[in-house]
Amino acid sequence: AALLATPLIAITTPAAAQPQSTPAPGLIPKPVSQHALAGQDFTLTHWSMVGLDSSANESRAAKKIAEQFTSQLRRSTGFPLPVVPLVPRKANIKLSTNGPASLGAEGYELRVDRSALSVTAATPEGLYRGVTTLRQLLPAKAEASTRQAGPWRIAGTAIADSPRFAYRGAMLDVSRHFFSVAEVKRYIDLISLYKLNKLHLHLADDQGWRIQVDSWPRLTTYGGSLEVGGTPGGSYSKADFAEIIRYAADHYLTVVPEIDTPGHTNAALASYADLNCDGVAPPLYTGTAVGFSSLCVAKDITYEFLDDVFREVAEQAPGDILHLGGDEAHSTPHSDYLTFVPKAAALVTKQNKRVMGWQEIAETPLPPGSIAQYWGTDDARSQGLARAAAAQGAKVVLSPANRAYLDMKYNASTPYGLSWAGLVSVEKSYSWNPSTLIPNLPESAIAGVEAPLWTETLDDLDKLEFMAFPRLPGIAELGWSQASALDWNSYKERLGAQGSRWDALSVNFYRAPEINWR
Ligand code: TNX
Repeated sequence: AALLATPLIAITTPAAAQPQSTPAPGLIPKPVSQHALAGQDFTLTHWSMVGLDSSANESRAAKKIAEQFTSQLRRSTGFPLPVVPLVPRKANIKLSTNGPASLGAEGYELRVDRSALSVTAATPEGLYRGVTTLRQLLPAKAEASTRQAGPWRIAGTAIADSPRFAYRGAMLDVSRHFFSVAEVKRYIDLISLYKLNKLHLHLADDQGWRIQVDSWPRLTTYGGSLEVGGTPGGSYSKADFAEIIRYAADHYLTVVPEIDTPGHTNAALASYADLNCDGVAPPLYTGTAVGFSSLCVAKDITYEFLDDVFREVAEQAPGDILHLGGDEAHSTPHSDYLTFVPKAAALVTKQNKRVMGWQEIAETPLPPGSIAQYWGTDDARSQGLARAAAAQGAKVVLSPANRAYLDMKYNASTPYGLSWAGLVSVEKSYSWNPSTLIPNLPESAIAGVEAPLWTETLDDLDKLEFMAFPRLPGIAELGWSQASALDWNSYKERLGAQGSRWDALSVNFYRAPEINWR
């Protein structure tokens, strides 16, 4: 008791000698805890060094994270910023993967004070998440591609952080319009700023097949040749796809590949006549209707085809999930759908992958470890499907179309995008809590959230950026931050501060008028 009663000594400094105290910029997603360390600003200088502290088997990964971080900073600051083993004590930026296991796989602690800046995690992944936070603590001009004038001050702060949900994804539809490897990399650059960890690629649909399958080569050579509107399409060779996988992995994103079945399959049906029940290949399709195509559920060749496709896709995507689609099978008789999904799911588990599919798959028995992706609009049918998935032990990823669909127009004058799920303002997309969205869906059944970007109306990167930003960071916050942290007024202020970062990164974001961009 006597010790506890020891008074805290307030150290006062004359006003003139008062150390710098910069207001900390708002972070997205909001960390679990963050405290200001008044008067403890850190300044990055020409003499700053990055020191690594990691075990032998994690040192390559840690070094890569440090190199990624410093290579951008070298460009904007012009400082040399060498990366060294922590042993020379001079390193005043300390990155460690030797933190306690209690931090969790993605958790980290970050401290900025007058003498040093440190990020401590238990894994390279946690270190990467922490460095993402560090990037947001730096002035926005740190993201610039050319040299900027200092000072490079960071407000003193102590942060402890870890995610609420394990699955935090973004989906890109590369089928309706094809996007090159370079464009996908740019999307990865931008989504990884917000601590997402899954990149779901919608690789096959009516309008195009985009991933190489050696055993069925016409899928890409013919089935991938066009896109919506009839312009040339494209596809990823095995080398291209490997490059996407590697780049995603370097940004701590796991690729979830999707081959949509049994509907959304016109590109495959057009490529191989035998896949059709009547043996006649339909023409390639370049419109935007849905629900008109179906694999032939009764034919054996359908499953030989899927076995080959899932094997070759599984070989190309090392993550543990393979998405088989399953949505909007309006041309598949219902009894056929109920026959098809379990057979297709078995071909996925045969590849040692977890089955993921859109919510409709919950109507059929699912293998252990499956994930159903909710895309409802608060309608009772979709909510029932989510509960049915949970009732059979599957997890649910939430992508409510009226909130998380990035292809929905912001308002009636948004120049592209769709509006079938309603107009989705920045506030509407942010203002929901994953654990209360669907009545009676236990939080334990929720794997996380995902923001899909369908591309019927989006044919270039500028349009993707315009639809994803500023809504994507909000979905990322719903996936990462604690329920108690979710607050539109706080979020809106923090979002405004991202504007100057996006300007530095030349992001074509929608300057929603309700946000105070700065
Ligand atoms: C519905 S939601 C679809 C897609 C469309 C999207 C457009 C779902 C699983 N399927 O085929 O591209 O709407 O918003």
